[in-house]
Amino acid sequence: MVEGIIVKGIGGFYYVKTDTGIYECRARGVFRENKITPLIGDRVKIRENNLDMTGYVEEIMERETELIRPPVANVTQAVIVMSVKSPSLNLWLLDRFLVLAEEQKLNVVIVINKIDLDNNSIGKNIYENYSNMGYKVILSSCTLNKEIDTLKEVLKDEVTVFAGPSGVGKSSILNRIQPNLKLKTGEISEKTKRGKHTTRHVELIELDAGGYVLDTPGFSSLKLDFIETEGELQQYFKDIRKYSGHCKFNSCLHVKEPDCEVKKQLELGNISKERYNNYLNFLDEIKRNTRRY
Ligand SMILES: Nc1nc2c(ncn2[C@@H]2O[C@H](COP(=O)(O)OP(=O)(O)OP(=O)(O)O)[C@@H](O)[C@H]2O)c(=O)[nH]1
Ligand SMILES: [Zn+2]
Repeated sequence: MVEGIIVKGIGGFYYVKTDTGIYECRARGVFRENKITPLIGDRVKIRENNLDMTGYVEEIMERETELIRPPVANVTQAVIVMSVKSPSLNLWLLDRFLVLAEEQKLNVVIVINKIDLDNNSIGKNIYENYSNMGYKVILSSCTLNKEIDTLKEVLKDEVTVFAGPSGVGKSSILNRIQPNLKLKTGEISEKTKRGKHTTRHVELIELDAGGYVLDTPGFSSLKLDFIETEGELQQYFKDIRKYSGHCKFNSCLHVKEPDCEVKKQLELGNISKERYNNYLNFLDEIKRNTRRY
């Protein structure tokens, strides 16, 4: 038996990367009987046949994390990519992706790409605001090859999913990091200013500099329906979470309650208005979602 990681799955075959090469494996029948489906990213033990590099998946190790869309196990990090222009920066979306990544307990890195197009210090403002919250923020440019080496370093030893709206440069960044990937990049259609979704099947790619990246963007569903109570949301806002313990009421949602530390910090400028407004907006949505039950 050898240990490995499932890097690809096609038509009932699992491709397991091990120290001795990639094996084309089937899953043992017992998994199907127990309704367990091996996932990309699963760490597995296989019974291998070295003559033809095939094998059987015998055992799946316990999963650290499990993303649903795309279905992949053991992702450790999310790189959330936004661009300053084309498409222009959308803070609502950024905060949305942050909530999704925080909920999965992933290490988060924010990349503001196309910094070559930034003539209004958009990148600098994001850098200051989100670094303050404790996020690593990288201002990158594929055209100028800026901070690509920093990103390589960030991906080392991690299993990373890239996320972000279409056209911000996710594929371009990965191609810069590892030129032999040749991921298709979509020219932004001038009519709609939206990129075409050119990345498709799910595969874990091992990087020469170390680490794995998923070749498909994560969090394609932006729904917050996994959040069951209004009180849960604040956990996924790093800046709000930091102060919420000092509110007068334990159950404070930081909306209209008296002696609210979060609102005090908002007044002091330690929490940004945009962030707070997005928090209220998401809270409203969760309120509407939960009322149904
Ligand atoms: N000016 C500038 N353009 C860039 C930069 N990075 C990428 N682009 C361009 O932006 C467009 C979209 O890039 P992609 O890499 O396809 O974006 P994506 O996020 O992978 O898009 P989807 O595959 O639709 O999710 C392409 O025309 C790239 O050439 C950059 O740093 N600066
Ligand atoms: Zn409060």
